[in-house]
Amino acid sequence: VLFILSLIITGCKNETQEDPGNDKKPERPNIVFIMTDDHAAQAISAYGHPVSQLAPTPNIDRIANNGAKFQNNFCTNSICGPSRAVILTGKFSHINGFRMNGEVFDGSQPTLPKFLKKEGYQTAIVGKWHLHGQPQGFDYWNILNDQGNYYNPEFIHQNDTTIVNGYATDIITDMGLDWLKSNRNKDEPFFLMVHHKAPHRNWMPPIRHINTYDSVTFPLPDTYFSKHEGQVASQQQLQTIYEDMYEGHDLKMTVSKGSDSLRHNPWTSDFDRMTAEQRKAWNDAYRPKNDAFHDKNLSGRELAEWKGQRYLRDYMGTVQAVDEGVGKILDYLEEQGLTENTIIVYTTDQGFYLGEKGFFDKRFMYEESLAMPLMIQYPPMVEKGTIIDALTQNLDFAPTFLDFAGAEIPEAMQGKSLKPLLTGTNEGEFRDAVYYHYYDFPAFHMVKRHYGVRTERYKLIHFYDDIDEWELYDLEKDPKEVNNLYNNPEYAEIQENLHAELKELQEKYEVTEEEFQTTPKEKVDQAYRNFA
Ligand code: SGN
Ligand code: CA
Repeated sequence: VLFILSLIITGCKNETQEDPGNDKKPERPNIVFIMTDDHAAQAISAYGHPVSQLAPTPNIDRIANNGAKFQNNFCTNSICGPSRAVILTGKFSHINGFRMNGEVFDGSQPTLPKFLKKEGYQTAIVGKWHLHGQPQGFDYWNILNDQGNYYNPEFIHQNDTTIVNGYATDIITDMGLDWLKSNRNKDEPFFLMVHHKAPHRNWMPPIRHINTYDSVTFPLPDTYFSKHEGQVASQQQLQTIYEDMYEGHDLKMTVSKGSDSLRHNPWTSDFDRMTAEQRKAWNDAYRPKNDAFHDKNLSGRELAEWKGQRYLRDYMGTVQAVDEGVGKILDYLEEQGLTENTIIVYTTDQGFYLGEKGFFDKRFMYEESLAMPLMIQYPPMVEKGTIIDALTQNLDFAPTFLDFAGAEIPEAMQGKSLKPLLTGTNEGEFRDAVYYHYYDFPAFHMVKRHYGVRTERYKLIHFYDDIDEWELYDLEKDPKEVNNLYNNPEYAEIQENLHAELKELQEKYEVTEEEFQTTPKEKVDQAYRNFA
């Protein structure tokens, strides 16, 4: 017996010695999950896009430098609430039941925070929730009312809704920090979700960044004036910067020179809620810019380009505040000596358009909105500067955190742990294709329902409901997705394989016929009238 026992002990020791990271590895790492709303990869300098080089995000980039940057991370359904529901459950929209914004998330189902609590984690969420109903599974929560506002937003905590004075991004950062500093038991691991509103529409920068990019001319994409040939759904969307943005609400354009009155501004409360002091600083900053615009008397293409610049300058101003907030949280964790046992994540609920194809907003399965920026640092196990090219998804987040926490990954979760990719222990291909399904039609921006498959090189999309259109792209030859190759004889075999792959994924993820419902024509026509 002694001999066997000593063999077992030696065996264990050997195993420990073979794994150099093991003695440093904390049992259950803390997790700080920072997620913004609508942050395009094009606006994160770590991703190298020319737009971001003119408005760098040094603090967000710190996470990529300290750890891993994902280059092919994708959303399963590129819209706010649904992406959040996927992150919480590790299941596709058709399984977790939250397919489109405006639905109510069934909070009684098993979710990531509930599993982590079982493992002894303290759980908290501050900022945007947007799943309606109260968060479940969190020891502490303080959430924005619905979409939230940039200035003096309303927060819901327990049964109270209160206005918190200040700028949303700063308030949410401070709420996260306050919880870390004084609202947790320091002997147990924690899971903190910091969910920003920024850089969501209507892109109102903080006063300190109202003029930051005034003298910067951002490069507009060469598809800015696209006519969407061979792309029927794109021809019929309502999210083109120079056609669909509201000149007052979105672009902060005034009615005439010298005036502070805004042009079309259907939701006045975004501006009306500012204090007199904030409003004065705002008007003092925008008046000269708007007056200079009136002097120019622009029209046609020039006007469209001016709108693109105004949009990007405001958008980047909101991003700057996010970046500063990320810096504050990283600094705090470093000062407290917490970085060695804390997984820090930066991501956003989906990608976004910064003028590609003329668009703002998201929803489409094209690259800009399908892609979800993702970076993760965890020094004891993730090597600095790791680049991950595997096809990953928001579906994988919950399994990943449970895996790092040492918990069992529930079989019902449809994602895969990213831990092997992060720790350099993955063998073989991680995933050969991702599945996508967007449902929110008819709705704001009128992007048709569609589903599809993306492999490393190709993408097949089916737009349905009031149309029936297939699109196929060769991302290697056509990364901007302007050349629809569906039914091109040269791609016949690829097309056939993609159809087979799509079918296989739908079977694997248990997609049933019910998922392809269509809308009565009158309802679609009415919606086009409402949103025009
Ligand atoms: C609001 C926005 C839309 C946006 C949706 C969904 N309009 O309705 O432009 O697509 O939210 O965004 S706004 O003028 O009211 O801001 S999501 O991120 O919540 O999905
Ligand atoms: Ca969003």
